[in-house]
Amino acid sequence: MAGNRAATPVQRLALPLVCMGAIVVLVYLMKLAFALPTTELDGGLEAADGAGTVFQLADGSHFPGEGKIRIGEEEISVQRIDAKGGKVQSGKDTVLNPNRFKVLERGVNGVAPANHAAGAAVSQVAKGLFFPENNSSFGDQVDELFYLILWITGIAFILTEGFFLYCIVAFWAKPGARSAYTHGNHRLEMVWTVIPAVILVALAVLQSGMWTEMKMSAPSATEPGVVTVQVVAKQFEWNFRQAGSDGRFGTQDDIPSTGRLVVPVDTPIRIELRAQDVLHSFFLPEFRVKQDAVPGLSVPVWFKAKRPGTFQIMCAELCGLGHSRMGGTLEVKTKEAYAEWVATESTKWNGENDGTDRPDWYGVQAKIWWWWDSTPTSVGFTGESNDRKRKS
Ligand SMILES: [Cu+2]
Repeated sequence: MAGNRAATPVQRLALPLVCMGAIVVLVYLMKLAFALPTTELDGGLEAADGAGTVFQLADGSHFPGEGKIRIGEEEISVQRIDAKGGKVQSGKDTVLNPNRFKVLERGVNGVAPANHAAGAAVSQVAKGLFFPENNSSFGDQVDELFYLILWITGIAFILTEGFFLYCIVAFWAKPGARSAYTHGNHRLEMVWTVIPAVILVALAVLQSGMWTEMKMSAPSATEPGVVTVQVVAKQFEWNFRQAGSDGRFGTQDDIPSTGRLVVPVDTPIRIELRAQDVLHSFFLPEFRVKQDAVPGLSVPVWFKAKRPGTFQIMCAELCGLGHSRMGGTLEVKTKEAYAEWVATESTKWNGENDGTDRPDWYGVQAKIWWWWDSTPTSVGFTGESNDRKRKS
């Protein structure tokens, strides 16, 4: 050691500063590691389709910054990487310059590529610092509460860490100085216990109305104008069943699907959530909806979409080795487009159909909905039996 010279404040702060720097570098490396795998459109798509190909935007509202394009059955999310790239033509038809776009994810028929689901969520979340843009009727309240809590904890963090750094500098060991021992300060401890307790109780009171609206006010399936969707989570997919044109479940025009949910805008959507194997969590980041799917329970969830578009469905509960690819697509259509979609999908099946339009109906889907219909009614936390909630 260099004699008895006391360390300067810079020397005293060196270690904490190096630690903080290491954490920043670590976070950055993690961000790189979990970044969405991207393919330059140039080379991949260009080779297949050539420059100047006419693409159709699935959701015009996100263009020109970011959007989805379709080529035949394939749906591709793209992001413009140059402000001068791309050229919007009238209507829905758009000519893209492939050199100026990068592919975010590719999927077939509206189903997100499973192995990109987790990465896509990370990019979605990173887009709005914490949240992707809200699209649900109650989402703004959730965001407000989040930012309020962030402010409170942020201020507390800066105050406590600032005091901590001050103490490191001010009370650094000095040659010849002796430690002072204390048994604490009763009054001080009361203060820093009571203040957080008051804040917590205030937050609990403040959010109770929102909690009631989000978690305890799911519209009943018998209410007029409510669209009910039965959801079965299983390793590692989301399965959906909607009533067809007849508005009843368990009939031949039911609309089953895996990984793709279609709902109308500005309409209460009632989700009846069940899990076939283990815990899953139904997560719609853009709708601030996250609800555990629990084997043995039927849990009602609801939301109302503010605008049409294509959104993410995620599993937010580590449910096994394939958890990261347990994703899907939520398509919000206008009311007219939704009615049209139901009419079309309903006719894909009828008694005379040989099933070629709906091959899945004979396989996995049939097993899933047979399970739904035959498993003894489970009771969710509303206390309703599953049977009574059904439209039929
Ligand atoms: Cu899962």
